[in-house]
Order: sequence, then C-alpha cells, then structure tokens
Amino acid sequence: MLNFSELYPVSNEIRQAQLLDGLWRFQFDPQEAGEKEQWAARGLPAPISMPVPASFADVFTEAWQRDYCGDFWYETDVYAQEIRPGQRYFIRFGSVTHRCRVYMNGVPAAEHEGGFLPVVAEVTALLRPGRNLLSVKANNELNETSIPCGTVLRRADGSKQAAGYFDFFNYSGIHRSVCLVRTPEEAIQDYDLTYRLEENRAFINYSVDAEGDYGVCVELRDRDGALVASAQGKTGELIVENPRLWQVRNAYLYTLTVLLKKGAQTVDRYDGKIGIRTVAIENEKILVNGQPVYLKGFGKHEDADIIGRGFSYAVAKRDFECMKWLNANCFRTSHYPYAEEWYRMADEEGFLIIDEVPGVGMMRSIANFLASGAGKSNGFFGDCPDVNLLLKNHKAAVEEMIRRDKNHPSVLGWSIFNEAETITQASHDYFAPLFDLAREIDPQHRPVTGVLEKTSSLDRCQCYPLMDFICLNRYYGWYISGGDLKGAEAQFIEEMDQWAEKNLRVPFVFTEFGTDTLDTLHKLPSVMWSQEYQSEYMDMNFSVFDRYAFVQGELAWNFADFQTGQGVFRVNGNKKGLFTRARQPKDAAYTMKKRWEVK
Ligand code: GCB
Repeated sequence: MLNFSELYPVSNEIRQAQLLDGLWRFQFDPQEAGEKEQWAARGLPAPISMPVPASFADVFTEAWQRDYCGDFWYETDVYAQEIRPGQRYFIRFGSVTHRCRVYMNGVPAAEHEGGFLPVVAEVTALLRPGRNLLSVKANNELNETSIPCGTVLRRADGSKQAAGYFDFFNYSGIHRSVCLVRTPEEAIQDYDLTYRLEENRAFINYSVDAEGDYGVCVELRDRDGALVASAQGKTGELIVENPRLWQVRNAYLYTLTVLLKKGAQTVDRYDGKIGIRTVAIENEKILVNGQPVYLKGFGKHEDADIIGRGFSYAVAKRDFECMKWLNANCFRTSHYPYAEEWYRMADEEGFLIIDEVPGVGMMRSIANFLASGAGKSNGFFGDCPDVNLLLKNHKAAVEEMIRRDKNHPSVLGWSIFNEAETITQASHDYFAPLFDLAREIDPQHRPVTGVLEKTSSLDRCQCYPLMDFICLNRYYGWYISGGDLKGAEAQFIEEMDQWAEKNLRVPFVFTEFGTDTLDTLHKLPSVMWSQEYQSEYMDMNFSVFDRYAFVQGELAWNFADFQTGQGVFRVNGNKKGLFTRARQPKDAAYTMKKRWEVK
C-alpha cells in the first residue's frame, strides 16, 4: 500500500493539489557546502533560474554545467493562503534524479533514493500561512549500490564525471511535476483492484486502505457518468453487468470513486480511472481478456531536445500519435519507470506497457551496450561492493513502482532488469527475491520478466527460469555480423533454433533490435548507418521472428534517437530511432507501419 498521499494528486471538493511547476531557483554545489552553510534555511546564496520540470543539462551553453556531477540545489517559494486545521499537507515530486533531501523552511522533511519514482514529504507541521521556502538538495552521482549502476570518475581538473554502465545520458534534476497536496487528516491512502470476467459480467474485487474508523463507499461510473456498480466496506466486490472492456488500442475507462463517510458527511474522496481487463500468460500466448495479443512497438526513453528527461505533455502526445500512426500497441519503459502521465495516457489510448525498474548497468563496463550486444560478458554480482545494499535499493524500486502503477490497465507486466549479468549463481540469488517480491505485491499478479542480452545464452543463463515471459535484446546484423545481413540471419536462426528445441512453453518478446541510422544517409547498395540498411535489417529480423510461434512480440530499439554520453561509438547520441529526436520518421518507420498494419 502507498505511503500517505503518494496517490496521484487530484483536486476535488475535499482534496487539493496545487501545481508548483515553473521557474525555480538553482545552484550547483561542487564543494558540498550547502548543508554546512544552511542553504535550506537561509536560501541559496547565488542562485540562477531553472525550469521545473526539466533536466538541467541541456538548458546550458557551457560543457561543465551540462556535464555536472555532484550535489545541486533547487528552491522555490510556496504560498499557503491558509493552513486549515484537521488537514495534512504534503509536497509531492513525481521524481528527483537520482536522490534528494527535501526541506521546508529549513527543516528536513523527506529523503529519497532513486531518481524515477515519487518523493513525498509531509509538511503539515512545517508549513506556515504565507510564504514558505521549499528547498531540495539533489545529487546525480552513480555507484554500484544503487540503480541505475555506474561510477564517478575524476576529470583532469578534479571535477566529477558520472560514468553510467548504460547507454543514455545521465540526465538529472526535477524531471516531473511538483505539487502541494492537501488531504484530510484521516484520508484514503490507496486502493487495489483485481478483475474476473465471466460471460456478460465483470467482478471487480477491491481493497481500500484508509485511515480512521469511517464507512467506505465505492462507486463505479461509466464514461457518461452513469452509476454502474457500488459497494460498501474497505474490501468488497463490484459487479458490472455487460461491461465495456478495456481492449488493446480500443480502451474504455470507468471512473472509480472511493468515499470515506461519517454518516451523511463525506470525509474524503478520490476518483481514479480504471479499465476492466485481465492479463495472463498461457503457454506461449500473452492474453488480454483471454485473447492473444502480439506486442508491436518500442523500447523508449524519456528524452527530448532541451528538456532532456523532463516530462512534457506535448512530447508525450506526439509520441503516442507517432506510435498510433505506426499501428503499434505497446512500449517498454526502458530503462526506468516513466512519469505517471505516460501511463495515464496509455490507459486512454489502449497501449500496453512493460514497466521496468532502473535495474540497468549490472554489468561493469561503460560501453556495456557494445560488450553485451556482441556477447562479451562483464562480471558484476561476484564483486559488487555491497550487494545487500544494492538489493535493498532495487527492492525499494520494485515496490514503489508496483505500488504506483498497479491500477493502470495499460501495465501488462513488470521488468526487473535490463541486460544484467545473469550467468552466475550469484546473479540468480540476487534476482530470485526480486521476482518473488514483484509477484507477492502485485494484487493482479501480472507477469514478471527481465531483459536478456546475448551472453545470457540458454546454456549459461541462470535467470530465465524466473521469468513468466522471456525478453531478448538481439543485434544480429549490427553488433554481430554488422553489414552482413545474410550471415547475421543464419546466426540468429541458429540461436533461435536452440531456444525452440528447449520447448519452454512461454512467450518470447524481442525487447530490442535495431541499427544506428543517420536520417541524412542514403546508400545503394545499403551500408550500415544508412536508411536503407535499417529497413533491410528490420525485414530480416521480421522474417526470423515469424519462423517461431513462441515469438509473441517485437519492440524495436528505439522509438526515437536519444542522447547518450560522448564516445567514439555514438554520434551525438544513439541513432537507432525509427524517428529522429525531433520525432520525424526515418524510412524504416514506413517498413514497420506496413508490417504492423497486418501483423
Ligand atoms: C542495449 C541496451 C540499450 C542500448 C542498446 C544499443 O542492449 O539495452 O540501453 O541503447 O543496446 O543501442 O546499443
């Protein structure tokens, strides 16, 4: 169940969510002076302005600012017109990357490790009528005891440099909206739902976590606002006659209203959209409402010009429009849980989501994408400095993600890692409890998976038996036999025949396959990096996928070009997008569109 007020902020006649987004004050703190000098109480000594939400990196024109690694501070003024007695107040951040301490009027109010899930600070006792100072000390260093994994190097001038064991820029800052949330003293904290479908009826079992000794009333309304079911009590069942199901790319959402009642008086109210649907794995099939679904779509990133990893409704809307244009139906939140707005939009649009924790970089290499793509293993769990602490942070991320996202009909399953080292007993012992945890805490018991790269081959991988469906990242024709699609195809088939022989009776989903492609390069006959090569590569991959009935999905890498760190293998970022970073299609997007029209 959620911590108090972690529920997505809403306003109604009882609750209030006041958005604090805008231009905040900001200061780097390379000397780590902020705490000693009491910046939180006194205010930042030399602030500049900084937009929230956004990454700080790409608003700057100086390299040291863009690439800054270490402590940094944000602050803003929060005006409370009145402090109502019998109410509780919270500051809720959608995320702060990668860790933070929150202060209200100089007093510490919350700490959070992990840069991709909400941070909630209760400020009831700290908030004053009038102007209040909200400060955040954040830090974007990477290490091997928190996820995503990486390390900090020192440049010649002594400054810190974040070196992720992953292939995306270490964007940092306040990436998602911030709200001042007011709730009643005793309030609705969370709710869980499970679904069962029978002929013309849906059974929704619910459980409400609410404080106080109040009556609980749950009501379900259809799109037109008509009441279709209601029930009393903290747990119970809603029965919907002739339900409109939430279907893939044909979504229907109901509104669930939870009321806390003291006699006729409503003490608290929370409204959430829900979709009636079931998800399951049966043998080699992924089932939504009992019907097989073939996953078509992408691994994505939260990544755009200027705002970096900051959430923007306009960018998200454009992404959904592009994915719909291609006839896609699914994406993976590679390599971290995205802003909640993505899931709300996916609920509306009927997209499926494989929801991933930032369990990335669990192979020690700063060019991990190269090593793994080519099947060269790097160790990790055997000599990780504090595997228990890493596991603790990883568990917290799994728990917080599932708590946050469990009620979204779009969420099809949970991904525990991307391309981790999985070939040692130590890796199995590390991951097994994480899979158990995900299964235990998701009330809907959605499938749990992890994403395997090439070295996690079936004869060596210790972790694939943990998975309900198997996700493979494969780059035959790029990192392996690049430029030789015929040879690559033969090697690909050879591997897939081995999996087929195993007869695992679970679905396989390709969660990555792709080629770096310059939108300016055409070449006949094709060469690597050309638009022609990307299309030919896709066609080759499709022909291999179609040979195996257990392949039940294809999520291309990547939806759009995205920013990475610098290096000789990346031309200002990863160019495997089917769209440019400005969200314009490359030629291969038309190849996908044509295939996905009929697939
Ligand atoms: C991978 C990683 C992904 C990289 C991709 C690539 O295997 O999972 O983060 O961006 O390869 O393009 O190399």
